[in-house]
Amino acid sequence: MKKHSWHKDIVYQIYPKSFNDTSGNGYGDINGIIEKLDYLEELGVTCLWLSPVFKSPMKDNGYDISDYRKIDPIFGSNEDMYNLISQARTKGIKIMLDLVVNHTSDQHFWFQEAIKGKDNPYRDYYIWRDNKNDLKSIFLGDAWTYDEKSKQYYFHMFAKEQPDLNWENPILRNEIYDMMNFWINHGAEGFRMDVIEFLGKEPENMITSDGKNLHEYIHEMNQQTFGKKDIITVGESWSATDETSKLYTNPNRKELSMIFRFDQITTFWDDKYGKWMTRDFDLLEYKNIIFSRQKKENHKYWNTLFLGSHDLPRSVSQYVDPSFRKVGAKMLFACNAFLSGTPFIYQGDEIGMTNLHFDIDEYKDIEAINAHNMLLDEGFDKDIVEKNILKSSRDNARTPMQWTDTLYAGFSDEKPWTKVNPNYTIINVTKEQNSKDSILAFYKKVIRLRKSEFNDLVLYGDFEALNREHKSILSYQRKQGEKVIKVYCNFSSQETQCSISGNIILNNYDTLDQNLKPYQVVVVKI
Ligand code: TEU
Repeated sequence: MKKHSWHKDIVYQIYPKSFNDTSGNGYGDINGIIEKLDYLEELGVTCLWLSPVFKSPMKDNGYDISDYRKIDPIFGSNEDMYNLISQARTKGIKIMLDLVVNHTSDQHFWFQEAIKGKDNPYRDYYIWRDNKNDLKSIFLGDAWTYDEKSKQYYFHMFAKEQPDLNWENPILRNEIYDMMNFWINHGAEGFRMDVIEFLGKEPENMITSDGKNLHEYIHEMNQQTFGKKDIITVGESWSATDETSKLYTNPNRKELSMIFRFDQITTFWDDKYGKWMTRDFDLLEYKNIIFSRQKKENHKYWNTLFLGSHDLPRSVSQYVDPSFRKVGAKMLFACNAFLSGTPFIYQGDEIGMTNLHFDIDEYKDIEAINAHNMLLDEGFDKDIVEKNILKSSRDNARTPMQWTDTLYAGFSDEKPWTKVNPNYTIINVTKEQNSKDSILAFYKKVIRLRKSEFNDLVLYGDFEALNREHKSILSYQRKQGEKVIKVYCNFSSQETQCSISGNIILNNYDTLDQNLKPYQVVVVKI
């Protein structure tokens, strides 16, 4: 396969609102990211994906953009952004922007114009119909909102304040490409593309994901913007299957570098209630999905390797018994880090941040609030509803980054916009930095190993599943020429028999016996 420089990247996702507040407004900001560049460089990451920092009324925490070319004042200014891009670059760190172009905010100039009437030149930037159909919004309720004035409905996959753009309109598409080029010219070296699967939607046919023109638009975008440069792009697709993901990532098609797929997560969701009613994690199912992406014939379709994001609960809370938080967080990261693909680290996972308890009035996320009401309306018991929302709410991952054990976890001097996890007194960066045996120290070690003499093997070597039928051990081998490494992960809180030979190059315990200890990970070279 053709090698690209971005194959070597290790991406760190920053949720800017909750990363580091230097202005004292209770929201994280761009200068706060600049302040932590040394920390990020030391961690070893080479690319920062920033969740949206553009002008926004924040109905969906910045995923409702009202001006794509302006930084929202809560985060700072455009100058701050240009400064971040250039300072990061001096450290060999790229900036990946979040491209939210399925929809805008209803406060965007285009929508403000479009809603003036049917003859407005911007009307066709959005999707208007005389009649609605049964399509539902992901944030629940109808996907259509009635506009009294023009007596038409407009379409929105998310909140009614997030009207969907009409990608069938070539003028709109060119506006988007211009905007992307504006940021490329300002030094952006990557794009994470929000809900890219929806761009080709055909609402009349009840089709939202993977519509007929989807790949034509993505190819066009590639050609008009990042295609000629070595820019790293990752599309978000909740619908992607083995087959459809190859369309996005086949290098000959000139679309995207890679996509985020979620089947390893959604397979545990309920058919009707989705993530609000999950079933127990099953390692065999998980392995099947993760391993199939590593098959040799799939090698040219580049992969993403991730455990958490701003849309998912904290990974350590999701997969690990809380009494084993520390070893568990280490094992989870190492488990992904030696697979082929690009590792993504969600802020705070490198110190083992966890889910927390929210009272109902403490939720900030529109999705959790709507789901709570929906489940109660459907007649579910209040306690069950609260328990399920707590488990899956996106608020879990959006709490302020825990830097120190001082007030507000060192995130801000003022009361933060959302709840701080009370465990900041024991889980924080300072404490992790002061311990040789910390999760943070282990992350650094893993990243160093991935970048070491094993880099080519990890990126391009052959993959083979080991102990495939084992219910609690995930293990695999990577091989390139004479070089071989084997990775063994115990996903359970029980000691588990496993025979391992070779020279140990990584271990999250001090020793290795006949049995793998709870959540033990061991990497050996042969
Ligand atoms: O997420 C897409 C999306 O569909 C999520 O809302 C996801 O399906 C949900 O969490 C599962 O229940 C992207 C962004 O990552 C998310 O933060 C935005 O809210 C959303 O798009 C709208 O822009």
